[in-house]
Amino acid sequence: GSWLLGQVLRRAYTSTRARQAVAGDSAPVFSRAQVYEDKLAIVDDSGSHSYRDLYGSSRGLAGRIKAALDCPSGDLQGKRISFLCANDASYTVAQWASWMCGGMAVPLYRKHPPSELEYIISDSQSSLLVAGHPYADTMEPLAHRLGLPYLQLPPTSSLSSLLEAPETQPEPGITDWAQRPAMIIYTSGTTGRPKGVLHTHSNIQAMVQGLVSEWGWSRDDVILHTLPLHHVHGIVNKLLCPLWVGATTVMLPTFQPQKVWEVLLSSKAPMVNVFMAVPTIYSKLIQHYEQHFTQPRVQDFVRAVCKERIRLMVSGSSALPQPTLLRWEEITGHTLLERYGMTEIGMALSNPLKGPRIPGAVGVPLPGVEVRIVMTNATSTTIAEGNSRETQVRPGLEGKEGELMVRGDQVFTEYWNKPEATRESFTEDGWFKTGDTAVYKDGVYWIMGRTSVDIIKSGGYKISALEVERHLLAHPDITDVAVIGARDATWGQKVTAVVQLKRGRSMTLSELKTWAREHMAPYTIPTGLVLVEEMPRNQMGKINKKDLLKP
Ligand code: MCA
Ligand code: AMP
Repeated sequence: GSWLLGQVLRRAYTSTRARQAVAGDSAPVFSRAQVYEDKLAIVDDSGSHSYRDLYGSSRGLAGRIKAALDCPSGDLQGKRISFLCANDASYTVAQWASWMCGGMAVPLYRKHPPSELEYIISDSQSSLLVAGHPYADTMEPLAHRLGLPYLQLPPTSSLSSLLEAPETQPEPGITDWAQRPAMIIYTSGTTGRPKGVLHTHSNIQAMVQGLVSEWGWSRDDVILHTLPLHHVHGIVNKLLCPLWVGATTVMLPTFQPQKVWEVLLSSKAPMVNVFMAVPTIYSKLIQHYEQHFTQPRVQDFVRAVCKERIRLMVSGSSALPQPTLLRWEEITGHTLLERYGMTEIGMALSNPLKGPRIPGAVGVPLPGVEVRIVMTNATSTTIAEGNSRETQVRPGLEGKEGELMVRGDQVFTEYWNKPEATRESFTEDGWFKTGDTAVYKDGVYWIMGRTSVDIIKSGGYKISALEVERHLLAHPDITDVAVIGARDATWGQKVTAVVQLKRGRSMTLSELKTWAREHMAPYTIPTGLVLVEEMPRNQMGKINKKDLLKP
């Protein structure tokens, strides 16, 4: 009796809420879960999770969060919740639960050493820590040290133990979703420690809506997810977009080329039809193919499956090398759709879903995005300005390079607690300065590189050379260091340390790596070491990194 009544109430409630949610421009992503009910949302190592499962478990966790923070009103008013979860359904449950109680989600990354995790938790002034089941050993001591309340999730296979039957008043009556802060993502800059990039629910909505319409997302899509979940690429493009439209996400815990090929080629339902990755991943998939798929019969099979079943393959986060694009085309019959984005702005420029994709170019602005290319000299003359429909170029400045600037609803709100940095990153008339050099030519935009050599892109990760130098200078044998990004076909750039040692000391790369593992995220650890007698400095005492980069 009561079960049936519950079902009836739930359905009545669901349909009203769903209408409200869909109508609201800035409704948080979880609100759509009620529309999709038993549709398959996430498939991971633990099994299958429907939208209803995710919603119910998130509600249950939200209840526990409110209790742990002693918040009977149920509105956490933007309090930060740092969580460390595996790449599976538990991540979405932690994220949605933080949102349901009006808080902000601060995703942590499992490969960060405790010192980095502590930095993010402290800098974001988080009020509570949530640990996915495998990460209790990392998070519990941190919570203890920082004096923060702590919740541990059950194994992902039993997330339903969190389940709470929806009542008539699920969220605490929050209506101001649009301006409500939703998420802080940490990103490296040219100066200082990583900064927290704050996105509101409406920033996220704008990012999701642009991609959903431009890349033709639908509930029939099945995407394979293999990216880390502490950056926009993995969080928004590959998880929130499918969750918003009611599609299915197949999540792998880590990137392994063999496993990715297996899932892409598998004829077991749900069959993948969308894939997105950074260029390094495509390069590693190609390397695996060359080594293992040597028989023509297998190669024909790979091409046929990819061509027939997959509707979209996207590359981004760093420049896609032409040899990778061409080889991928030969292997799979797909011309990768290259797009350009950044933590602060989501996706800004994209090649078309339909129509010619120009190798090396990043297309035109997505709907709702405005871009400008501006001279970096004192005149700050605008070279080109455009939106998704058209771009105007200042006569006489055709094909000139300048800094790319972006404006639009998807652009972040602020660097957390850093008003000065926020101010400096925008022009007075509200354009965000990306620090990327771009050109508008042949009707499309091209990214030429960074304005600063101190930003390195390796494996799709943005790394601050100065941050790496700061870490390495703490090494007892190092007196001076310059970190540069050496060009590399697979990684884009490789973090290379030019090091001057104290007199009489020696160091191998493997010794340096072993030392660094305790202090630094693995993808920031140098993979090249050059020892010098004396650091080459100019008369001003500055190291000319451009000279160091010359072969
Ligand atoms: C790892 N290795 C490296 C690097 N990382 N070598 C050189 N450079 C590196 N950056 C070495 C390791 O030392 C190890 O060597 C071997 O490679 C395997 O390491 P592992 O950690 O297992 O690597 P992996 O798991 O294969 O990682 C490669 C990866 C990963 C999957 C490409 O880097 C990745 O997930 N990148 C994606 C980053 C991302 O999502 N970026 C989005 C941010 P040994 O075997 O000798 O020990 S940009 C963004 O969000 C904006 C909005 C945008 O536009 O998208
Ligand atoms: P992140 O700050 O980690 O989000 O990285 C953003 C940066 O990645 C941008 O500022 C660009 O430098 C780079 N990037 C992203 N997509 C592309 C692309 N398609 N081509 C070249 N660079 C890219």
